[in-house]
Amino acid sequence: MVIVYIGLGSNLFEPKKQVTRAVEELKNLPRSKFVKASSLYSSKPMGPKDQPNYINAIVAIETRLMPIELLNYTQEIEKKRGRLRKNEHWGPRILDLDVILFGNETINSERLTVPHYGIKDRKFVLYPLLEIVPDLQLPDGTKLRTLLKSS
Ligand code: PH2
Ligand code: MG
Ligand code: MG
Repeated sequence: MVIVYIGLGSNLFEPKKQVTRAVEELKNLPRSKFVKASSLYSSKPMGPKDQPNYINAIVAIETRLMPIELLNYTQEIEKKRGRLRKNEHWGPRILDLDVILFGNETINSERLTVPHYGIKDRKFVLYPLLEIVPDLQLPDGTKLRTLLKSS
């Protein structure tokens, strides 16, 4: 089993409900065991400011899925919630599920970049991670606490 961290975010159509419901769905991933979920965090949008505030959280799961299988499941959950993929770089979204970390793996494929490229400067990822894994180290050895101190 590999421990993975999934970032959840929403800023449309009752964001708290969207994130809470997605946490429940992540409990039912095949070949996986739910470990824990952080609290819900509210933050101002990073990127374009003319969009609602976000609700974010992090979920920890142990899984035997391959990274790309996990990505497929998370994208299915996004789709079920009505997420449309279009030109929405940093735009508002009903539900965003990002594979933040996949064990100690570094992945650079067409569909998947792990660790998530933005993790180091996104407080809405770092704080919920700190809540559930205070001693976390990234695959490159950087300590989560160090990132938060320097930001
Ligand atoms: N996600 C984005 C763009 N901006 N801002 C916050 N606060 N939280 C997010 O999850 C977020 C964002 C695109 O994925
Ligand atoms: Mg995202
Ligand atoms: Mg995403």
